[in-house]
Amino acid sequence: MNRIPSSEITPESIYLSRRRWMREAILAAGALALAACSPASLSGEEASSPPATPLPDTPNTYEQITGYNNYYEFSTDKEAVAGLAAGLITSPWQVYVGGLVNKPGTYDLDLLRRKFTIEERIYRLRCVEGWSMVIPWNGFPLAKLLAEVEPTSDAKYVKFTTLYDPSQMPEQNSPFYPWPYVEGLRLDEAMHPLTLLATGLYGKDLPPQNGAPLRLVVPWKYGFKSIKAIVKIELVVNQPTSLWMEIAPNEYGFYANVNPDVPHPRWSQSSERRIGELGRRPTLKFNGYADEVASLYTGMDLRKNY
Ligand SMILES: Nc1nc2c(c(=O)[nH]1)N[C@H]1C(S)=C(S)[C@@H](COP(=O)(O)O)O[C@H]1N2
Ligand SMILES: [Mo]
Repeated sequence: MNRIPSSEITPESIYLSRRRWMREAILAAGALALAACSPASLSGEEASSPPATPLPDTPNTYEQITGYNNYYEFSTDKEAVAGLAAGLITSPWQVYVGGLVNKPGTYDLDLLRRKFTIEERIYRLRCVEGWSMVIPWNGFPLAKLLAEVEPTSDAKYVKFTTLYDPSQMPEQNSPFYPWPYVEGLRLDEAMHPLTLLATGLYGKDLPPQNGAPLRLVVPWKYGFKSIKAIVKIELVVNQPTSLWMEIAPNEYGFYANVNPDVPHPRWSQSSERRIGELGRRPTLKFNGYADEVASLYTGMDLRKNY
């Protein structure tokens, strides 16, 4: 994590003010244009006013992001996850990348961190349950890792699998869930530049409760797609069945794109509670990333493909 030294040694409040302009710009204009800018290159622009937005997206605090988690391998109590996950052994860690590829391989996490430039991406996270946060992730595009292994022309989807270790993840002893946690993306979604493999947040290594040492972040989809503690990434021909599709296919589809117009069978998705705020704010189509990703779904019925 030595590529983000300033934030390591900067108190969070200063870190936030330094990056305020960048944050506003990224959230308003989309992450692509600015995500590669270094903090230094932005320092001269702090005086300029951020774009006017009616509901500013302020990053949640480190305490909020690491103290309120969904991680069913540990608990359904969001505030208990951090304590229960604290002992998870995340180093050494290896991730196997294979399936329909020319160059399958087992990658050590330390190697991945050195191999790819670690970027900062400030993304909204919208849970299907109706709450949301803004999280400054550190990581690298999944596309870079996929390019390394060379998917064959037969590969149509990417399947992700979480560590299965009931001795460390107590709820994996529960027979009510089809462990391990599995998620999937269509290959073009996986290759999209917004799709991130995160290794950190707020410039620090990911803590266990947020999916250490490697988790997916797909900011335009409901949070459950952003699978934690990944040990396997496979290129496959058929659409993978995720854990949530297996449990409740009528409630959780494969695509799970954030969509205020398509209610969950048991609640509306038109608004959300931003952690740390009073009241609710409107939920944005594709979680506010429509300009970047809507074209992936041209011609698809997003009500059927929920
Ligand atoms: N392996 C695994 N990944 C998971 C989950 C889980 O229970 N197990 N929960 C998902 C859900 S529902 C959400 S909203 C996000 C929450 O991520 P966070 O705790 O880092 O905010 O993680 C997702 N990834
Ligand atoms: Mo979620």
